[in-house]
Amino acid sequence: MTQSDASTSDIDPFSTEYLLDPYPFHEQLREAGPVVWLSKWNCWGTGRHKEMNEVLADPKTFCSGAGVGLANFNNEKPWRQPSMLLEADAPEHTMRRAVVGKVLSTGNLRRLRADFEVAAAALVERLMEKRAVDAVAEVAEPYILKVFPDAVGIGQEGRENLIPYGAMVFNALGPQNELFQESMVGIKEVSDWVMKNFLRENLRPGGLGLEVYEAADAGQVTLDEAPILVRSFLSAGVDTTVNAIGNALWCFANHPEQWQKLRANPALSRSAFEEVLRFEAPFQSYFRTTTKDTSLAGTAIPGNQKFFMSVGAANRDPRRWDQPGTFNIERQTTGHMGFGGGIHGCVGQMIARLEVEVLLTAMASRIARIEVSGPTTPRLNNVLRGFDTLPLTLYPAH
Ligand code: OVM
Repeated sequence: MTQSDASTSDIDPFSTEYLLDPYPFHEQLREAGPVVWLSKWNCWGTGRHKEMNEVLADPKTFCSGAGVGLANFNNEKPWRQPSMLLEADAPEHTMRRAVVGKVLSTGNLRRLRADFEVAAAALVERLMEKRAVDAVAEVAEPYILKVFPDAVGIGQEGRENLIPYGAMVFNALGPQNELFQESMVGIKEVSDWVMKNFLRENLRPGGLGLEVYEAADAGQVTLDEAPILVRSFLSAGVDTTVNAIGNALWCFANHPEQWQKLRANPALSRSAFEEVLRFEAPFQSYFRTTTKDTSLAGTAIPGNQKFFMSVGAANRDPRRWDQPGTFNIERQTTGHMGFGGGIHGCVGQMIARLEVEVLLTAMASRIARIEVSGPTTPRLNNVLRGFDTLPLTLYPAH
């Protein structure tokens, strides 16, 4: 069977036009069919919720070990040593995932909440003195670069390197286009900083990073795996949540009635974040690779083919969601694809939720209204969606 079985689309999900305004393309992708041949990149794909779930539920057929970007590691050399979580399959993936999942689970998070609350309160205090702030440079980045590296046990020096590092890691999941090339400029220093900071001797006692090494001491993973597992924290834990916070504030500025709902009931912070992830997911697209000839929604797909999934499209698939284009923090958001799903579903989702919940709660108690106060600029990335600048005016509640 060949690609002629499926509808063909010439959409380029990594073009500037797509990244600037993906929504019309998402619709085209969904409506072209359940499975689409993307002629621009010679890969298969889906924009539909159901099919995306089916792919994620079958990691034996749709594997991650050949990379979850456009590059097929069966045919080309990865640009960095592959992630031992994201770009791995069972059986190797299984124990590593269990170890990292345990490090990022409720016991540790319970301890971290108070620290996050202190950081959020201090930040909101500063914000209310200024009132005119940038959501990225003055809210999302300083908050995440404080709480997350503190939690992992990273030193103060050089944390800003995590932003360009993440940009490169995520851009590398797309083609080697201009965006990718630009994010590689000056990357030697950034990578060196990251490679130094995931080493055992540079991690603080009591942090999440050192716990991974302790699991290695206990024989649960190897001492070779530990640093690369801590690298995953530093790769995936910053740009995603920074973009999530920017996107959240954008959503609330544009839907003031939703902010009022949150202010009236701050316990909605957690579900509000889920709706942000559905509506404006920070991590928008990724791939699997077929391990054998298979079929999906009646379409034959040969083995060793890349398969593209659009989180953004699935999250607004009208087959799955009522009024998908409406931002509503009280909707039932279960099933959104913002954290992926299946055995590779975001292992950091609990800490991400805690970070954003705490920040939104602190902001909701002090801010009556959020307005966009000037032109915004997107932070373009092959697979991430977020802002570079998002100027806001914050109106105090009291
Ligand atoms: C990793 C990694 C990198 C980027 C994203 C990600 C969304 C994981 O190094 O494990 O998960």
